[in-house]
Amino acid sequence: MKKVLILGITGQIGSYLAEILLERGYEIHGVIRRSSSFNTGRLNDIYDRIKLYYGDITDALSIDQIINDIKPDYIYNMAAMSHVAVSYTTPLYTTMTDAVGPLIVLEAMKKHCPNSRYIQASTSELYGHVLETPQTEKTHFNPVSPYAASKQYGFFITKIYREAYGLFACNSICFNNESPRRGSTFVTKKITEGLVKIKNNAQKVLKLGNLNSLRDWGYSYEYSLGIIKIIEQDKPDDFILATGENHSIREFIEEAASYVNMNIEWVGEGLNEKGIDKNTGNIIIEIDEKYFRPTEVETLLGNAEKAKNILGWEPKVKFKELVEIMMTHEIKNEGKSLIGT
Ligand code: G4F
Repeated sequence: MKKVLILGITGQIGSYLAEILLERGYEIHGVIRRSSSFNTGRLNDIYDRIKLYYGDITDALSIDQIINDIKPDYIYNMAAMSHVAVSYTTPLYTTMTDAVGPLIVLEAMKKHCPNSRYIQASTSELYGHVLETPQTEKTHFNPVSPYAASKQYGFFITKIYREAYGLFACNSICFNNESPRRGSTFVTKKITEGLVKIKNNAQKVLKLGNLNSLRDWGYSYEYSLGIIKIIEQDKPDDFILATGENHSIREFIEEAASYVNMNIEWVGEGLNEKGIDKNTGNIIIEIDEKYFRPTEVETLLGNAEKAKNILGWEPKVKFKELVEIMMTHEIKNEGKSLIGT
């Protein structure tokens, strides 16, 4: 039985990977951080069938020990401080987790199991203030946040360990991917939960930041399938996973609102802009300065032709289907967060 080690197994993609790979007959091992509150909610359905170890990607001793003990065939590094806005207030922690973390894992792999395969969770945030549209694997990176700068190191150290030491090390450059398992502080989950709570009179207003940025949003479950295809191909390489469609936060709100019988009209400008539900006359969206970022990635749009041609990966879920999946889940669960952040 082939052994898989997932770092970041408690997260959105990590939990999908664990489920899919367990189903396919792999032995699943995962690293979790010690926390006084439960952080394994996304793993409830498979908890008894996987092996979990306390550790932290910033703690070289624990990672070295775990990799030496397991000697996994596959290492999925999905562990990260993944919230872009938070990276401005925790730049050193973000660097330790998102830049030094991958280095710690790659070093342990080189030492204990150099024939394993490694995949790094890279990101469309690397493109930052984009230098061309759509972005391909050849587009130059132009990061604008501490998060993206750290992820840039993670990307290149993976490529360098592949080229310098011949390790099977790849990058999945995932554009934004969402699902009912998304943490509540990311914009799509905040919107879907918030609208349903407002509909159920459990919340009055949803406060958001910049509504104009454009994101290429796909479905995390499909991206997890793409990540597995990347690590299981014959030779290590880097691939973009994206839908090739982008939409604004404003459009996401309008589309999601239609599932709870709301019809949004936008009035005012800048910090004074408000979203009013025309069916009730209630203000349901307000702008709050605290959700703006010091530097913003205004637009992202991915070209996943390489993944389509080489891996046969093509997402079926685009913007509208994604909103439907998330809103259907939220309505069923009355907007009560399954897992928190
Ligand atoms: O949902 P977001 O926080 O995702 P963001 O920053 O695009 O990053 C996500 O996708 C990346 C891939 O491109 C990953 F690497 C990263 O780990 C993460 O998964 O914000 C999306 C957009 C931004 O433009 C933000 O300014 O929504 C805007 N926004 C507006 N109001 C808000 C809010 N974002 C959040 N989180 N909360 C708001 O209230």
